[in-house]
Amino acid sequence: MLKKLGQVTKISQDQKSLHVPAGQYVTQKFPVLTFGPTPRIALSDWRFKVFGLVEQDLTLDWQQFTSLPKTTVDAEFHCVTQWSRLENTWEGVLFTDLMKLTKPKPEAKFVMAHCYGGYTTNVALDVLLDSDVLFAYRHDGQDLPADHGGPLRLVVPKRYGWKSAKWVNGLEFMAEDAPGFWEARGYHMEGDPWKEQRFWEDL
Ligand SMILES: Nc1nc2c(c(=O)[nH]1)N[C@H]1C(S)=C(S)[C@@H](COP(=O)(O)O)O[C@H]1N2
Ligand SMILES: [Mo]
Repeated sequence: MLKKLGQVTKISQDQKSLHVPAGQYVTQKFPVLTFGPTPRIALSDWRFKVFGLVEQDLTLDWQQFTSLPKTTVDAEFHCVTQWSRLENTWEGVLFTDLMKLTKPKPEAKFVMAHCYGGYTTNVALDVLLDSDVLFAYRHDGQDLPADHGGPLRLVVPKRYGWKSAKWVNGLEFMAEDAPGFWEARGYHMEGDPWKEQRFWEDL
């Protein structure tokens, strides 16, 4: 059953399996979770780079990026600090559409997302190739607010929120996995909420 706990709705055990991964609470709010200050980037200065193990390096400016095909994705958002926001409508560019501009080299298996402000997070290439992974510049019908990653963030609905890099400005294709900001501090390399991959088990 649903239990109201202030603003937070708790899904009890019998309902969890339907929509909410184990150990998560449902909230209608959209908390801001950022390590450090919110970077402010003028759109005229904004650049997005694709580099590393790709056939062709890319640098896109805002106009070029937002000229790419636009897709809307409805997706759940699960933060490792235990809140889940179930209904989110993201608008932006699918990872698979960006990948039409260049190709990963055959040895590329992992991607490091880089961000304005210095945050990084690693994601396996096959995870990014899922049809619901996008670079979002709008959320629930509004331009993405700066605190939520505007002008552009990565959204990886099937991973905990820390993989959804805010202020993303680059993708580095790699042969080997390497830890990003939180992964180097004990967060799980894969971070699948449906497997409760929160932290490394020995920590
Ligand atoms: N650049 C950057 N991206 C980030 C973070 C961050 O600190 N810096 N926090 C991550 C974490 S832990 C979560 S849960 C989500 C939160 O997104 P929100 O602030 O839009 O709710 O952003 C992720 N992306
Ligand atoms: Mo998070």
